[in-house]
Order: sequence, then C-alpha cells, then structure tokens
Amino acid sequence: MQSQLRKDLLDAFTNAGEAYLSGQRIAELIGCSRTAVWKHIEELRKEGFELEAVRRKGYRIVRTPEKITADELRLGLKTNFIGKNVHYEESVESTQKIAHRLAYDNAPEGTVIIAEEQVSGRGRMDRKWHSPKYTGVWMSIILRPNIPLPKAPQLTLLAAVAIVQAIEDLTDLLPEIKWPNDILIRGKKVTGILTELEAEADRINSVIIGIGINVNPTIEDFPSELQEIATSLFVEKGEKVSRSDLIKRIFMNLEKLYLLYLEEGFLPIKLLWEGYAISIGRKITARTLSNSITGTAQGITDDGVLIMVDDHGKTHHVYSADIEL
Ligand code: BTX
Repeated sequence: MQSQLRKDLLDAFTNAGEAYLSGQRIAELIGCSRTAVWKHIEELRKEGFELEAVRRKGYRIVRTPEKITADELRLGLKTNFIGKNVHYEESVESTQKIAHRLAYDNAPEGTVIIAEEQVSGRGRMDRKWHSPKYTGVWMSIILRPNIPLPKAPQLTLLAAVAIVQAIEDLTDLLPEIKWPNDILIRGKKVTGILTELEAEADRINSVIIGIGINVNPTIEDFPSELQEIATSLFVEKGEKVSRSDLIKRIFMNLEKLYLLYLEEGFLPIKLLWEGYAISIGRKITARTLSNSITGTAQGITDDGVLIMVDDHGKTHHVYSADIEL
C-alpha cells in the first residue's frame, strides 16, 4: 500500500474514534474507489489489524497489530550483551544483510537487528523465507566467538536449543529439532535458522545467526505452498504469544548457552540438543546439492556433524543437507 494512502486511511479511522466508517465515506476521505478501499482494508487485516465490519454501518478498527517496541524489549531483559544493542526496523529486505554490514562496521557482540517485515527474507541455499508484517520474529544476532571455522555450525544447534527452550518457557508446546536447523511442532516447521559467517582465512570475524519464527499468523496467512508444511505458535497453542517476551527469552537462553559453550565446549549443548532431536535413530533421507543418502541417523559428532549409516552399512558424515523423515 502506498504510504500516504495508508496514513490517510489510518488518520480517518483515528478521527472516527469508536464510530464506524462506511466504505463510501472512506473512499471520499482518502480519495479512491470503494473497491480500492476494500483492498486496503484487506491489506490492513493482513498486517495484523483487526477490523470489525458491520452491515450498513461500515468498518472500525478494534485492535491494532502488536508492534515490537524498544521499550518493551528493554523491560525485564537480564542479559549482559545479547540484545543490549538492538536495531529495530519496520521493513527490510533481510535482517541478515543489515547484520553483515553492521558486523563489518564493528558492531559489538550481541548486536541484534529485528524487523517487523522482510520483503526478501532468505533461507539456506538462496531459498525464500516468508516474513510478513507483525506476525513473526525475524531477527539476526551478531556473535564473535573465538573458535575455529569448522566449529561454526555448532552455533546453529546452540541457537535451536535456545529457541526451543524459549518456546517451552512461554507455552505448553513441545517443539522438536530436525537436524540441522528446523524447529517443528507436530511435524510442521515453526522456525528456521540461518547461520552465516564473516571470516578471513581461518579466523572468524563474526557469526550471524538469523532466526525466523512464525509466532501469530493463522494458517490462512501462509501462502498456499506453505500451508501444509508450516505452522505457528498461535496455530498450535490457540492463543497469541507476545513476540517481545519470546525475543527476550531467546536472548537470555542464548546468552546462557553461549557462555556455557565458550567455557565448556560443545558437549553440554550437544546433550541438550539430542534431547530435542527427532531425526536421531530414525530412517531418513539426506539431500545435498549433489546427491542423496538414505539410511539411519545415528547421532551427531562432537562437532555437530550428522552421522548416518546407509542400507549397505556404510557410515556417512553429513555436513549440510535437507532431511526428509
Ligand atoms: P531453509 O532453507 O531451511 O528453509 C526455507 C524453506 O522453508 C523454504 O524453501 C520454504 O519451503 C519454507 N518456508 C519459507 N518460509 C517459511 C515460513 N515462514 N515458515 C515455515 N516454512 C517456511 C531456513 O531456511 C532459515 C530461515 C531463516 C530466516 C531468518 S528470518 C531473519 C533472518 N533474515 C533472513 O533473511 N533470514 C533469517
């Protein structure tokens, strides 16, 4: 929606207060056709506004979208560095892109970029990540661990544990992890994690952890191709979940696990991760860009690499793949 038209539409509702505005009246006020008004109203609904429509009276806004504010994020956040420096954006291409730039410009460890919407949110291997306005958590976190390059994927597993724990802390849901980066509820994807690196030779400058969580959309809010495979906390729980509370929980859990990791290594994280993993012990197919292996997932190595034994008894180490259960 053009921003001036949107501003005029919201002004019209603001001025009307509790009163209903008919389609005709809105059309006059903002200077467009009634069909266009209807389209704009639908657009607002998609953005999380709740509108009541009453025959012969018109529309009124009964609830505005829950926006994430810096104040809300600050309130009650007990961390030393993660989330202390937050860049909040209304709409971006991808929070990963901004995080790379900030990391390059020496942003301190724990800097977070949060957006209400991503128009080019991305997954692994250039896939798209659907990130509509006001309904999800779309954020990138900059870490600067002093670890060798090959160990960086461990941070994806660490982040997955922090997120699962945060969901458990705030809901009675039981999320599970599908190696390496999917968090599922009842077999459907609720969260994706994308870990990217800035490195020189074998030295890590920064690790950028991109986290996408479907918090409050309904199933109809997903595009049709995702409706069978995706879910949200709202769909599973039947109640809205505060995005700010979820973000704060993730910051706290992540900082705790990350400090444990820097002190004691990957083992304690691995044990926690295994407690949530669904692929282990099951027959799976791992698809990489060049081939696919079917076999039983045995577990992960101390580095976080997936170990599979195929039907001929041969052991494979899988560094990166899509897993089908
Ligand atoms: P992935 O490659 O494992 O998953 C991408 C696939 O997941 C898509 O091809 C599609 O099938 C499906 N998908 C797309 N959007 C959604 C969604 N909202 N819910 C469930 N399934 C979906 C996963 O990659 C990594 C995603 C990271 C997203 C974060 S958001 C903040 C940061 N910025 C950014 O651009 N990406 C990360």
